[in-house]
Amino acid sequence: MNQIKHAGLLAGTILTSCALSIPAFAQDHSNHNMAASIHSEHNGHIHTSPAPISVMGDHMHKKGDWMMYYRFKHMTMKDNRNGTSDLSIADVIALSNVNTPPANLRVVPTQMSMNMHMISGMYGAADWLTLMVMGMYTEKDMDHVTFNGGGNQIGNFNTRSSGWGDTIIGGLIKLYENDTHHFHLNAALSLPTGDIDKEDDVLAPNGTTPTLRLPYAMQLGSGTYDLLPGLTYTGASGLWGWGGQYKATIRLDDENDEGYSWGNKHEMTAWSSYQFTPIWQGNMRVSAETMDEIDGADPLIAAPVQTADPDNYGGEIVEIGAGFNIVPTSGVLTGHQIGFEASAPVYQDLNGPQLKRDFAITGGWVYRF
Ligand SMILES: [Cu+2]
Repeated sequence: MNQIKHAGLLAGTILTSCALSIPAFAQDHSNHNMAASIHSEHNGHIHTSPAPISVMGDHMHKKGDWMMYYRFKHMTMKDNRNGTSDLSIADVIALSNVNTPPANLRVVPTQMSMNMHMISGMYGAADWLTLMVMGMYTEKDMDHVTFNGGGNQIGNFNTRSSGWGDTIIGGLIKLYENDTHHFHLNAALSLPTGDIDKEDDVLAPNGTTPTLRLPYAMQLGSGTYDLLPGLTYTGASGLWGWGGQYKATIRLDDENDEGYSWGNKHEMTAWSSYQFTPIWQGNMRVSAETMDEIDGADPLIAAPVQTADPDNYGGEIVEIGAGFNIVPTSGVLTGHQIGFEASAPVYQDLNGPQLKRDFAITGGWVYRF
């Protein structure tokens, strides 16, 4: 059943990608000179139109070229859902607690926000091989309401965690390229540099405020070495650009130091872009992802809250995004690029009671030299 759903999601993504790309084949090439100047920018650093700023590892570099990236992503989650059914706060506290006692969930998350600051570098080691490294600083924030044993609300509280997350190193390997089409492999490794033992004060059902290990969702890293394989296709013709990317996150360790591993994740993304002026590009994206629940458990994460249950993680989410890139092609700003994208989910089928994904914004600054 799940398999069929996955296949449906992926097929939908691919179809949408084709639909977005049709104009690329249909349009006349009267504007080809402007497009050619865009696509052959600065000493041939990049031959294709840039992907939406949220897409990583979308392009390669010529031998000897460097690029620095700063990206910021703000993401929010709000209200609860199980599968595709929305849950009220009353629905959540009626659910049983796996870490009994108490018998029922007594703390309900209502909102979460995440800020990620991503700093990465790319280097063209050869025309067929681009190396990359990325570090990430993350801030997480979650709001909750607490109920006592009798089911009466006794207050609310907020938990926070922040610090450096996992570090990604890897490479992009060119498979095929002609004037219009480009394919490369993405091969990266995520190193467990992010903390997985963050704590904060909580409001317990008995009215006390103990300092506890925060649930999985509030930790900063996976705690495991993760393989990040992928395949990227990009195309450009005239003023149009388009592409597709498959990316997976495969946990290489059975469990981390605290006794669990996050679920494997698979993502498909398709995008299309149009160059409205020589420096301004608009773009659209559709992404589908599926992630398994957490395997194992951290014995120190045991509060009567849904986020303390390893089964209440993962699910299937489809989101769409729209954004722009500004790429100056002459003058002192040549080599710089600014991008922005806003995205929101259009479908989410979540494993167990979970906060629903809400909107996200991504901004970034790129410098090539
Ligand atoms: Cu780059």
